[in-house]
Amino acid sequence: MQGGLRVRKKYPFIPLPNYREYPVEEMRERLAEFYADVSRRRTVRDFSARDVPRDIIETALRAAGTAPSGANLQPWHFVVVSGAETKRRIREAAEVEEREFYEHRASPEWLEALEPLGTDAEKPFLEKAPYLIAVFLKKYSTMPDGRKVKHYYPAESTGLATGILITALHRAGLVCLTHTPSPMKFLNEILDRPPTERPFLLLVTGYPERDATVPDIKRKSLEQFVSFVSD
Ligand code: IYR
Repeated sequence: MQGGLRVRKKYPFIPLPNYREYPVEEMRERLAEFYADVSRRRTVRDFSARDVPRDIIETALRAAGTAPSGANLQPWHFVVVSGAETKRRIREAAEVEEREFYEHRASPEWLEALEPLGTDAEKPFLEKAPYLIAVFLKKYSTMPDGRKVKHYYPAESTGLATGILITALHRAGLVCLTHTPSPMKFLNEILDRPPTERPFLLLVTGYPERDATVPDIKRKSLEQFVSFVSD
């Protein structure tokens, strides 16, 4: 029997829901519009303290939760931090690691690579921005009976979900910063997450400061990062 005709009793398939095909010209227009919008996205470090309605963040997170994942195990957890005291504790712990990084741990080459970005150990945005979204990668999930279920490709999966989250926040007109204080084990303690979860990154999000500036850096052109094999 052909694969497609096999009767799948245990795990039945359903017809592909809500698929839409567009005429090629419309495809071009839609993509051109998407590209124009997404190419305006910049990583921002100057945040306004202005609040953002929580439902905006929730919808962006729902979008992130649609990401493909290894065996559909959805190996991620997002902690949305808006409380001043928790943000203060995160800033304090991150700055301890960052001072160590800038003063001792980073190689001269690494510091040189960071120079155009103008970063340093001071992280005021961790208190000022309305939301810090701590992204955790789940190595395992634990069933109610205590059994551990291994996750597959958790880093790739969590990266994909985070990419969708960043794009969704941009679409909403918010800015964000993918912050990776290293090591960031302190996030497990402060946010009370189990050792089976590894901090993946801290996504700082909100509105930009009115006079926000960004480094004058360029993106590679298509030819520089894509090759085609057409035979
Ligand atoms: N975590 C440090 C250093 C840093 C590292 C990379 I790679 C960057 O792209 C930017 C910064 C910091 O946040 O300052």
